[in-house]
Amino acid sequence: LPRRSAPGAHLLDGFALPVAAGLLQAVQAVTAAAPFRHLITPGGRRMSVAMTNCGRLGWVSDRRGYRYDPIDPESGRPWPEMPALFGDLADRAATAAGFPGFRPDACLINLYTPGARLGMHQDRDEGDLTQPIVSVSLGLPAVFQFGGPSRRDPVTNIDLVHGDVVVWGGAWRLAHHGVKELRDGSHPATGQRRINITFRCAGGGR
Ligand code: MD5
Ligand code: FE
Repeated sequence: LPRRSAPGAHLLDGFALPVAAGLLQAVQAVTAAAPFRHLITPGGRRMSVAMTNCGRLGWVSDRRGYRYDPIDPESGRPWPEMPALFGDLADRAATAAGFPGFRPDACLINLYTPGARLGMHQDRDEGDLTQPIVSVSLGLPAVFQFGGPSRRDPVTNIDLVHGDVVVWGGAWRLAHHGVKELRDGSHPATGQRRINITFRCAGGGR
């Protein structure tokens, strides 16, 4: 697949490779306090991607809707702190893509096992849409589907592999996107899993 053909997305090939092992170790620490779980959509479906969060705000979904919440509904406690390595990587990647001073307050961690997928959607629950989203891919490769601000815009497939970082900002912040069903496989760093870490400014400057 072409890997650099998406307009509006800044693909930083292998940007996270030097810190990949540290990131995975930090994910372990976060999930010890806030385990991965399959959230329920407002429509009542169990998501095939398992999720957890760290940072001040976490993205959650249940029968009532989607929202950012400072409390993990599973534990009743605040989400684990964002590891320093996470914030540092997110800021360096955003700066490299032309968005200096990125200070995310929300970090969503997605776990894909073979068969898991994320349908086409927009990310618009965040309080500050002027800030980009930084996304880090670890482990098994995935086919990322990248559309446009309109649901009818053409969709480009992008292969995302271990260590890739993508920065989505500006007009493309509200592009439709999804992840195709994860194919079977094994990766030396993660086994039969793909882990995606996304950094967002969800609190609207508070
Ligand atoms: C993933 N996660 O690979 C993706 C990567 C999610 C989600 O989509 O919502 O958890 S984040 C990719 C992203 C975020 C915001 C905007 C755009 C892509 N985009 O404009 O294409 O688990
Ligand atoms: Fe998304």
